[in-house]
Amino acid sequence: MTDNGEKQLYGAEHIKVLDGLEAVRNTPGMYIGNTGTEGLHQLVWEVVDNSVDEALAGYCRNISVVVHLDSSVTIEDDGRGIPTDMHPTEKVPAAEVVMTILHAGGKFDSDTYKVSGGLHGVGVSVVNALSELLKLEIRRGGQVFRQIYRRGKKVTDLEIVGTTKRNGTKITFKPDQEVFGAAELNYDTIASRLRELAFLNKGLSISFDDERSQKQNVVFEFEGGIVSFVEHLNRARKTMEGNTIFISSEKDGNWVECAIQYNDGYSETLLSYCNNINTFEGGTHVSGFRAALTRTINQYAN
Ligand code: 0RA
Repeated sequence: MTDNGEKQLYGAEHIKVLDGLEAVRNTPGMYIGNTGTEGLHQLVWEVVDNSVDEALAGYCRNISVVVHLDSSVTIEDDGRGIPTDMHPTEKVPAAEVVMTILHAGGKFDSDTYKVSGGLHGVGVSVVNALSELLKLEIRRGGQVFRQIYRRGKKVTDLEIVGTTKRNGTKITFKPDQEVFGAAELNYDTIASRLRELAFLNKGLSISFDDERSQKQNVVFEFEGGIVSFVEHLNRARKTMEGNTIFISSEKDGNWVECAIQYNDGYSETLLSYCNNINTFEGGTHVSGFRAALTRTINQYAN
């Protein structure tokens, strides 16, 4: 392609980038559902989901979430860190592409897809667009990188600000009051979801600190994974203690886990998840499980 052709192509791409985040600010509900309390929490889930994806891929063990006095939120992980090298076509660091282009998570190859809950997520660029301030800090390849954004637009370039022996990503964002008005982040909503994510991802440690409240810094970490989850759900019931059934299997790179504990009640509680997303409408994984459990118990009884 000619120099001229290349320039035109880059120009067009660039305009699309601006359009994307402008569209998010014009109709936020299209991207996060609404601009009330749920939409506000969606911002937290988007960033946490990215960190959990790093854990699913096997690169991250610790995630920390802090809600600050000014209602800004910091989410830090010890994953690989968002890539900082130049993006071949966008001509800016890959991290800037992730922060400014809709759906650019670098996760759309089929290999990563297997362990990504990202299908539901709209990407961290949406969080950026809807934040009056966002500070990105990346530790990668021995260096510390930093970049500041305001309402999705970069205030500084991605700068090297130091050296480090660790890897990871730290994102601090302040939800835009112009978008969310008086909506507030709720301690229990965040704590419940983080606890759930820790149950679903055995060994992953998620700490939570709400500086607005007197509540102690809590750490969710369960060596028992979904076995601990089932026992937690049964905590107020009579159970056959120590008799939680656990089954796990892998086929073609797909992992399944199942935990069952009987209690003295007559009703059942069945929770199903796919890639950390609660599949509350069920699906073939749930109907397959039910059919197999019924068949197995019938066979045993016969
Ligand atoms: C794109 C590609 C890779 C990692 C990430 C994004 C990433 C994003 C976030 C957001 C919060 N924490 C994160 N950690 C990682 C893959 C990197 C590689 O191949 O080295």
